[in-house]
Amino acid sequence: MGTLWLGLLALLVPSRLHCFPLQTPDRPGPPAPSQNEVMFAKNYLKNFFNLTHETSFGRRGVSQITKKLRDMQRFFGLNITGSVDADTIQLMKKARCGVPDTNIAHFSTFETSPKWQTERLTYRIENYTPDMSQGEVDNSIEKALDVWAKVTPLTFQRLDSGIADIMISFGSRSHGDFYPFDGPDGTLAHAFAPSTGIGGDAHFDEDEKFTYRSNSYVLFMVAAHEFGHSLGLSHSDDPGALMYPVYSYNNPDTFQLPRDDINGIQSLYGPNRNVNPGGPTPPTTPDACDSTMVLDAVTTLRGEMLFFKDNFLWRSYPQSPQPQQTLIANFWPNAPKNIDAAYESSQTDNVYLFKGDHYWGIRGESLLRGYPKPLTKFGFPSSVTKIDAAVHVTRTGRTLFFVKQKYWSFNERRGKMDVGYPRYIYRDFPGIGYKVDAAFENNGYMYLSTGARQTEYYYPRKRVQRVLLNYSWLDCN
Ligand SMILES: [Ca+2]
Ligand SMILES: [Ca+2]
Ligand SMILES: [Ca+2]
Ligand SMILES: [Zn+2]
Ligand SMILES: [Zn+2]
Repeated sequence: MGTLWLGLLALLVPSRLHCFPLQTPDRPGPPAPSQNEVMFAKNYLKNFFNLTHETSFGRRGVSQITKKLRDMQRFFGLNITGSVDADTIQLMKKARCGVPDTNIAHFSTFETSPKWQTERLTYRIENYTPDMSQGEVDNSIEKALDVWAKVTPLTFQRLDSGIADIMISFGSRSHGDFYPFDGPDGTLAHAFAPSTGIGGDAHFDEDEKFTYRSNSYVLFMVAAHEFGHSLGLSHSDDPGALMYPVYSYNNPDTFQLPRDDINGIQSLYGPNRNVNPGGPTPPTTPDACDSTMVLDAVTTLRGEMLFFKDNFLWRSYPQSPQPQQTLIANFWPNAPKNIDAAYESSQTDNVYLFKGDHYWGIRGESLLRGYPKPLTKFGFPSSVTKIDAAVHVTRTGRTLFFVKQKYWSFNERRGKMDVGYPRYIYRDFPGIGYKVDAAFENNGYMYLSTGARQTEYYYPRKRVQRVLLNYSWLDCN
C-alpha cells in the first residue's frame, strides 16, 4: 500500500505555474554560494557536525563536506542537496545551542548515555547577566529546572557557595573551557553531559541579550534546553521538541514540555512518582503517518506546497518528494499558528493566512506590513467570523472561500466578491460533502478535504476523480 501511494504521488506532485524566481528558465539554477557563505558553512559543520577534514574524500568519492552537509540537511529536514544552498545557509544563521547535533533520530541521549546516579541534584548560579534583574535570573533558572523535575524523580537544590552538580554561569568569548562563544547571535549557550567536574554545567553567552518575558532570547527557554543536556539528553530532530537545536520563542508562562522530551528524559530517569498521571496532555508534533490527519489549511507558495497543522507546516518542494516539517514560527516568526485557511493569489503574488476574523499577507519570506486586517476587507459581512478553507482557481482568477455549508467567490483582478454568493457547497460541488476543511489547487485539479478524507476534483467538469486521505501528500515512511 505504501509503495502504491508513492507511485501515485510521484505523478501528482510535479511543479506548477509560478516558479520560485530563482528557478525560472531565464535564470538557470540558484546562484552559487559566496566565498563567505562557504566558509561560514564549513565552520558550522565543524562546530556542530564534527567536520574534521575538509579535503578528504570517502570511498564513493564524496567529500566529507558534502557528506556532512547531507547529514545536516537530513537532521533539519531540509532538501538534501549536499550543497550550500540558500535554505541551508538561512538555517545555519539561526540562533541555536552550542552543543553538536550528533544524533539523527528523535530524542536521543549522548553516545554512552551518561546520567546522574543520584536523584537529588544541586545547582549554583555563579554569576549574573546585567540584561535582567537577579530575581528574574533566579526565577528563570528555577523554572527551567522545574520543567524537568515535574516529569522525573529528580530534585534540584540551590547552593550559594561551593561546588554544585550543575554550575551555571554567563561568559563571553573564551570563558574557561575549550569552547569559546561567538559574540552576538549564533551560539546562545552550551552545557555538558552528566559527569563530575564540568559535567552538568551550563554556560550562557553574555554577548546575547537575554530577557525574562519579551520576544527575544528568553533565558527560561534557553536554560530549559541546556538543562536537558545537563541531565543527559542530546539534540532531537523533532522540530517541536525543546531539545531541537535551533532556538524558537515560546511564552514562558504557557510553555509545556513536549512529548518527545518527556520520552527522552524518562528513558533515563523514569517518571515523577509524586505526580498522578492525567493532567494536561503534553504537546506532540503532528505525525506525517497519521492516516486520520485533519489539515488546518494548504496553499502553494511560489511552486512549493505548504500543509498547515497546529504550530507546524510541512513544506513540499517540487524537486523533493518528501515534505519537510517545520514550525510556522521558523518560517515566519510573527505569523499566526493554528490557522483556518490559506491561499496564494496569482494576481498579487501574495499568500494570505486566515485565522478567526482576520487575515495576514505574506510575500515570500516576509510578513507584509499593515496586517492583520479584518475579513470585512474582502467584502464579507461581519457575520462571517471564520473561514474554513480557501482555494485560488488559477484558470478563472477567482478565490473560493468556504464558510460552513456555503462558499463565496472573490474576483482577484477586480478585488471584489462576485455577486450571487454565498452558494451552497453541496449544490455546486456534487459529491464532496457539505463542508470543506482545507482546499488547494495542484496540477489542474482541486483538492477539497473534509476531515481526514480528501476529494480530487476536476472543477471545470464538476467531477470527482478519486478520494484520497490528507496524509497521502506527506509521504509517511
Ligand atoms: Ca558539574
Ligand atoms: Ca553568541
Ligand atoms: Ca481549515
Ligand atoms: Zn542544545
Ligand atoms: Zn562554556
